[in-house]
Amino acid sequence: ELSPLSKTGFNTFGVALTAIDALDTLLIMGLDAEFETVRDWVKNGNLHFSSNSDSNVFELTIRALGGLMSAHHLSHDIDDVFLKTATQLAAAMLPAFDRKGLHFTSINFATQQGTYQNANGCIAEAGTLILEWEALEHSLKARRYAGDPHSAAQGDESRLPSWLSTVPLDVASGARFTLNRLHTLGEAYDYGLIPSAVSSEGVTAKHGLVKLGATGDSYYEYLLKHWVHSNRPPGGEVGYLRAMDGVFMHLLSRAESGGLLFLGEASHPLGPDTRLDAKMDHLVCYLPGLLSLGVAVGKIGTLWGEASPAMNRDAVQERLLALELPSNSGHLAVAEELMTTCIAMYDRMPLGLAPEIAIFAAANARVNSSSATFFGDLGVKHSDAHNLLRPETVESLFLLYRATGKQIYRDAGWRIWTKWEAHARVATGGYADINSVLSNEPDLRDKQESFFLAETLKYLFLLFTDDPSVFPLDCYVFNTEAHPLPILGIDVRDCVANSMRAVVGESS
Ligand code: DMJ
Repeated sequence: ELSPLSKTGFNTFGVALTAIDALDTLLIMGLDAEFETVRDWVKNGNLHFSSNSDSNVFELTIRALGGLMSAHHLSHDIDDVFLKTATQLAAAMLPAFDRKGLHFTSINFATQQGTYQNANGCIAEAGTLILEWEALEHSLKARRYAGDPHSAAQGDESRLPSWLSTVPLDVASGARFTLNRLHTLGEAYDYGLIPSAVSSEGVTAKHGLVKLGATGDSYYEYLLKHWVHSNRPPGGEVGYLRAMDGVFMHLLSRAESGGLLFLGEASHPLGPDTRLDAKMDHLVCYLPGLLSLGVAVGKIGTLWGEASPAMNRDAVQERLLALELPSNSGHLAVAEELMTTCIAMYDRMPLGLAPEIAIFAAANARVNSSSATFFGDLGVKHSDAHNLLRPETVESLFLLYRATGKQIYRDAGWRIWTKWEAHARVATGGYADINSVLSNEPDLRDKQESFFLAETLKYLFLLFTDDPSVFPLDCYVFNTEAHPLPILGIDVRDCVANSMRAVVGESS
């Protein structure tokens, strides 16, 4: 990853992370020469998975495996450069799944040893592996069975490249095992809302907070996206809908009357006496987009309580009233209001960019506001005032623009972009994290995370295209690192063509 101020870099996991994470962004933006440079570098055998240090399995999966799989699909990969490299990466990571509890959170490529890094793991890491591993498994089967992963006829084995047999055919089985352990654990919790810290061995949840910010976020994201990626098998949406019902009943709150709607963090057990912390990570700003994806693609979420028999209409109406939401609110209404809050996290700051964490002035929730500066009902602690060029808000703006066509979402995206241009751009190259959005004179950190190219710039770019052939959301699903993956079991070219026909039909 880039250190833009010192014009150096640091070798995260030893896998050329920025280049691999950015491959599909280069393709999408038409930066063909830069793409070819990276592709040739990979093709010439420069990318090795041999680092003798602990590398995070979740980050490797979402950034490197996801990036390689997306590049494989978008570039057509006729000589298998990316599929082969993804297979080599998977082979090097497989020992991380060699256990009976959750996966090992780290892998040392040199020793091929998995380790569990902290006493507690988290549901976001364990629950966010499945799309990428199943994408690889599906493509390997397709490659082996000449496009038909269900065929028993294997053709002439001797003509298949040897790298195909370096991983088992069910290469995603470890990721599936981990996910099933989590889902089983979820059954013990109301609405399947698991406190985000989990132990490695017995997979029993530790005491902790139910949250959709750091350590919880993408577990909930993949409840929906795994269903979408798997081509929406009947009933597969229930886990996601139940979780969202629980989120609406227990985590949603409104800052003072008429103020911003936000998502707090709840201590377990959930119930009438649940204590809610009025604190929302910028990471939670992926949720408006996720909710709108469920509505637009999954055709779910028109009502609250669809999947939770225990939630009767009276309880829902009472809750909607308490939250000052219209009585017919479904997921999209919540998405749009949360989007307003995420936009306010940018617009209200002196720098026009969001802090890492916001707090809210809310009568019915706890808030620790020592050392915080308030801008109306939204506050920022000085220790949480940094901006890491994160993607979640622009991701949701892209998805909500797709779902509603409202210009306000493009306008907000443009404002955010101009602020990064003004404050984070480094004249000699790159963009840098910002120490505090509370100061009018930004102080920059010597770091540009790989997700800035992989996600933030990609979503901003996609927010401004109306071309119906560009990633119709019923043909592709974006992994949590913004790598588009074709939905499994469809012919993606037919799907895109049908989508385009539908859009032309609508407008003629
Ligand atoms: C990204 O690596 C992914 O979006 C992840 O799910 C959350 N954190 C970063 C971006 O903020």
